Amino acid sequence: KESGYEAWLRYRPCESEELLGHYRKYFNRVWFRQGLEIMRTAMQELSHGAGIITRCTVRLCDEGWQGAGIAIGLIDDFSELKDLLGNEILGTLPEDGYLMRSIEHEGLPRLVLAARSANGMLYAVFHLLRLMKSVQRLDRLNIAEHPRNALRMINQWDNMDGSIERGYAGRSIFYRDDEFVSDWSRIRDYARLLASVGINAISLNNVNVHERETLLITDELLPKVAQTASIFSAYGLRTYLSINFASPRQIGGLPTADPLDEGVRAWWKERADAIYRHIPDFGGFLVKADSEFRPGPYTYGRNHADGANMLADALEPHGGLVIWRCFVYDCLQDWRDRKPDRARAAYDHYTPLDGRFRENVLLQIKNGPMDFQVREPVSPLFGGLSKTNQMLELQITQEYTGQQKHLCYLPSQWKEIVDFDTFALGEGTSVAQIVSGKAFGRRHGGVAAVSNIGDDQNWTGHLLAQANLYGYGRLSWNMEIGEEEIAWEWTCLTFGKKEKVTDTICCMLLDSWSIYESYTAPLGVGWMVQPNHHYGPSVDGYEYSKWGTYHFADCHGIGVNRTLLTGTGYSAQYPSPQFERYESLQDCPDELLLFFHHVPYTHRLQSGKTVIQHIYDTHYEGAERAEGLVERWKTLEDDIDEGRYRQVLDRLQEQAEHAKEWRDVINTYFLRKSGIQDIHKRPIY
Ligand code: GCW
Repeated sequence: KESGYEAWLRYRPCESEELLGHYRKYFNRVWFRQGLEIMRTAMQELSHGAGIITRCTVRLCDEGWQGAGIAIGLIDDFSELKDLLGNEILGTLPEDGYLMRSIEHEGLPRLVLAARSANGMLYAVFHLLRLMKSVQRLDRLNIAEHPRNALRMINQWDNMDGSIERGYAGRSIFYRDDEFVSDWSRIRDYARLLASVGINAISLNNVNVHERETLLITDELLPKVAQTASIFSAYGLRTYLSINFASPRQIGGLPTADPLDEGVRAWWKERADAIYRHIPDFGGFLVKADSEFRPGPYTYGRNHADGANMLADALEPHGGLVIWRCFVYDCLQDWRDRKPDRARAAYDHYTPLDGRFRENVLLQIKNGPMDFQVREPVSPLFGGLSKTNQMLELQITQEYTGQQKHLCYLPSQWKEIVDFDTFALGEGTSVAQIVSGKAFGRRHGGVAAVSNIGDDQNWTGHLLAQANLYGYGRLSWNMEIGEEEIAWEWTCLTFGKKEKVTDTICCMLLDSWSIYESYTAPLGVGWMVQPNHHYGPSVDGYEYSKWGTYHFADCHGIGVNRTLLTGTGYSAQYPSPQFERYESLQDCPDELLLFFHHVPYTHRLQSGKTVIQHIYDTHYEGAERAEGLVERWKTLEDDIDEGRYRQVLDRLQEQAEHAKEWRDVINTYFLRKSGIQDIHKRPIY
C-alpha cells in the first residue's frame, strides 16, 4: 500500500511512449564537471529521478561533449557554456540562480543547465525533474530562475526527548530519549524534500530551549550536531541552532548572562569558535528571548539590541547570523484591564531599536501581531522597521488551523500576507519586497517557517498537508508564484497529471482555508480554541486568562477596539492609508472587523449582513462545505491508490464531524449571549 512517504518526489516511469523516446534522447548522455559535494548530490538526484522516469540508466560522463544530451555545469568551470549561452546572460545570473535552455546542435537535441553555485545546480536539477514529472517536453525550454529571498529557512520545534512542540505528525525524526536518532536515512530524505523546493537553512531544535537542548552547543553534543549538519550540507542547507540566552549561567558556570559582561561575551565567543571547528558552514543562532518565560537581556536591564549584538559579535568572524525573534509580549495580563494590547507589543518593543542591530542580525517577525490565527492583519513591524534586517516567520504546522486533522491549504493565507501593501515607501511596498531586503536595501533577508513534519509515515499526518510544506518552499523561493499554480504543481507531482484528479484536489485545496475560517472564530477575532493544546472550539477558552487573547463578547456585542480614537491605538501602528482603512468602521474589511472594532451584534457588515447573522450563516455553511470535501474526495476513489485514498478520506471525515461541533458550540454561545434568533430558524442546540 502506498504510504505517501515519497511525497512530491514520487517518480514513476513515463507512460507515454512518445515522450519516453523524447526523454531518452536527452538522457542518453549527461555531461557534467565534478565539483563540490552538492554537485554530486545533484547528479545523484538526476540519475535517480530520470532513471525511473525513462526506465534507463542515465549515462554520466565528464568529457567528449558531442551528440545529443544534457550539459550541466557551473558557469565558472565549464567554459563551453559561455560559448553556448553567451557571457552576457551568464554574467547577470544571481547567486543560486540557474538557466535551462534547449538548443539544437548539428540537428541533435541538447539541453543546457548552467548555474553560478552548486546550490543553483541542485535547484536546476530538481526543476528539470519537476518538468518531466509533469510530462513536459524538453525541446523548447528557455528558463532563467533565481531565488528572491536569500534565506529560505525551516524551523524545527523538536525537543531532544523526541516530542515536537506543536507537532501533529508523530515524533521527532531527529531525536529520541534525549539523544540523536541512530538512523539518519529519514533525515536525508527530509533534506531531499526541502532542497527540492529551494530551502537552504534549517534550525534543528525548538525555540523553547530546555535543559538538554541547552547542551547542543557543548563539546558533548556538537559532534552529533555536526553529523546532522553534514547531511543537510550535502543538500545545500545550512544548519542553525536555537540557543538558550542563559547558557553562560546554566552551563558555563558564570554568575550572569548579562550581554554587556566581558566574561559572558568571551564565553559566547569561545563557544562560537568551537561550533565552527565542528561545523565550518554553521549558519548561526535562532533566539527566543524574554518571551513566554524564556530568559533574555531584560533580566539584566539590557535591551534586545544589546542581547542580539553580543551574539552577533561572537558569530561575526565566522560569517554566522543571529536570528532574533520578535514574539515578545506580556503574557501575564489581567483581562479586566483593557489598556494593554498584546497586538501592539512587537512594534512597541522593536521600532525604538531600529538601526541599532549589527549587520549580521535579522529580526524574525511572525506574520501577524498575535499568533498564527486563521486570520490576522499583517504585522505592522513590516514597514515599521527600515534600518534593520528582517525575516518573515510563518507557521506550516497547523497549530491554530486544524492541526493536520483539518484540511487547510496555507499558501492561500500566505499569499495575502506577502502581497500586503505596507505603504512604507508609498504605494507598492509589499511585505515580499521588505523581507527580501529589497525595499530598504538591506543586506540580509528572507523567510522562516515552523515545520509540519514528524515521523508519521507520510511526514505530515494529513497527506494533503504536504502541500503546505511544498508551497512554503516554492513561495520562499519566489513570492510572486500564485497559490493556484503551487496547488497544481504539487497535486500533479504527488498524484499524477490526470485532469479529473488535479482539478478536484486543487479546488479542494484552494477552498480549504476559507472553509476552515468559516466554522471557527469569526471576522478576525481569533482564538476561541481549547486552552493549551489549541484544538477544538472553546469560545471563552482564552477569555479570562493571562495571555492577552480576548474577544470581549457580552450581551451587547463583540470585538476588540484597537482604534486610535477610542481603543488601544494599535491601528496607528500602520502608515496611511492602511491606518485610516482599519480605523474606520465603514472601511475596515469585514474579515478583520472584530480584530479592530467592538460592535453590537446588529452591526451591518459591508456584505449587508448583521454580525450575528454572519456568524450563524458562515458556521452552517462551513460545516456543510467541510462535508462537501468528503464528497469531492470520494469521486476520486477509482483514480487514487487505496493507501493514500483511505488516509485522506479518514481525515476528511473526522474534519466534517469536528466542523459540526465547531458550528454548534459557536452558534449556541452567540444565541445565548445575544438573544437574537437565526433568521432562517435552523436548529441551534
Ligand atoms: O503560539 C505559541 C505557541 C508556542 C510557541 C510560541 C512561539 C514555541 O503556542 O508553543 O512556542 O508560540 O512561537 O514561541
